Amino acid sequence: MNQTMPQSVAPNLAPEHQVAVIGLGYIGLPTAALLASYGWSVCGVDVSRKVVDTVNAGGVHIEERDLDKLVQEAITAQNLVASTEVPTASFYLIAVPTPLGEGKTPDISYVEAAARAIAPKIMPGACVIVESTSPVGTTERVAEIIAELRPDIVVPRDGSAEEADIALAYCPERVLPGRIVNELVNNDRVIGGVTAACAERAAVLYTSFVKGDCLYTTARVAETVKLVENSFRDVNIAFANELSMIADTIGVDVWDVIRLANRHPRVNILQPGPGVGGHCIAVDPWFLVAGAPETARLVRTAREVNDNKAHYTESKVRALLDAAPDGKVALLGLAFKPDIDDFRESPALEIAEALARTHGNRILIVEPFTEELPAALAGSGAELVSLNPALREAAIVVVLVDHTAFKHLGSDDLAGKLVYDARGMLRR
Ligand code: SAJ
Repeated sequence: MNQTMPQSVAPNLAPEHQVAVIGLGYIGLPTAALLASYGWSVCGVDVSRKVVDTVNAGGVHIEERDLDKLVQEAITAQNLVASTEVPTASFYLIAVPTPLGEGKTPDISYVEAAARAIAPKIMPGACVIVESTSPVGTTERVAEIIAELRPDIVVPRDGSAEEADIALAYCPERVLPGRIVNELVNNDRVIGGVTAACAERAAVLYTSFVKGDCLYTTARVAETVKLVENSFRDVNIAFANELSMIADTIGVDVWDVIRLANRHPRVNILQPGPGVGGHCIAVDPWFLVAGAPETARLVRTAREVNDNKAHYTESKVRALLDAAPDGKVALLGLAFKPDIDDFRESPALEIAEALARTHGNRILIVEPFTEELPAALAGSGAELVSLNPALREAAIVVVLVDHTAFKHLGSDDLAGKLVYDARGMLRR
């Protein structure tokens, strides 16, 4: 056995306090470190040796408020260890990616792989919890995999009267990037058991650190709730984005329209932007569409409206490039939203890439959350520069992300320039 792969997570602690968190990403790592800070003995498992080594050295590979300190303290206290192999534990928490596969259908292969890795190690009395955003029915699929690989164990089944040897639940994460550590503790949690006994068992883990309410339901309802939360937000942002394009067509200021409409006691329009990014809201609604393709018409259209907003924004910038044919354009921000270093599914990055394909040497990128251009922009001729030189050199300024570092910009800084503000930042 490898030295960093303990058979049990921490032999000096009682086995019932041992948790294996599978996947040390944006959700898994903060959850692992937080559980460790609440006295659990945690083994964080990841397929990446680099991630495992970084965490074992007390470091973090993602930027997230308060996370570095939490991981450092957990490693120092020896309540957290990272490994590339799944140990035997009392609780298994699956927090691996569930990307969009071919034809916008969910790819749950990482969840299935996690279930296969857990199966040989699991002992009667253990509880497996899926946290990854998943299409409805995924928790049942995990049950199937474990049952196939471990015929010696009775796996819980919805509606089965047979007493199960292990527990299985779905408990969606619902934390906001940038506020993950705080929201892990303070948000309400939905705990969906394959059976009621499974939900009760999973609750032992969550009630140990969650200050919000723990709400119990079935695994299928909990899976649906997660998809619905992000679809709700996507549909509402799509309304704001569509409104911004309608406002352009009819020649009114969308920011004024929204500000004033929101003074109605029952109206609360969200903010338009260059599109919707991140690995959640831009992805999860497709999981709902995949489950009911004929009926999920509004959800699908909202996705299309939000995706199209990035193309619309790109065309607005192209018009400015044509209007100032000798000038450079400063693109402010690449991240998918303000004040984070996460570029996943970022519309700002997508727009920058598209523009760089045709006008690379006219593009100045300002992104305080990276020290080098993302691979897709490297070699395109686009340059990463800081804000002041970009403002000096550019004839066109485009706000793609309203990072705090840009919010002081005023009319003096932009005098004489062509400006497109996709976020309404300069109006606030
Ligand atoms: N956005 C707008 N206009 C708005 C609000 C957001 O254009 O008025 C854009 C943002 O710029 C960004 C995208 O939407 O590109 C998503 O940002 P977000 O802050 O709305 O959400 P995420 O993706 O960071 O986190 C969401 C959250 N879900 C909900 O608010 C329903 C979070 O609670 C989830 O845990 C997370 O998805 C997830 O992991 O699923």
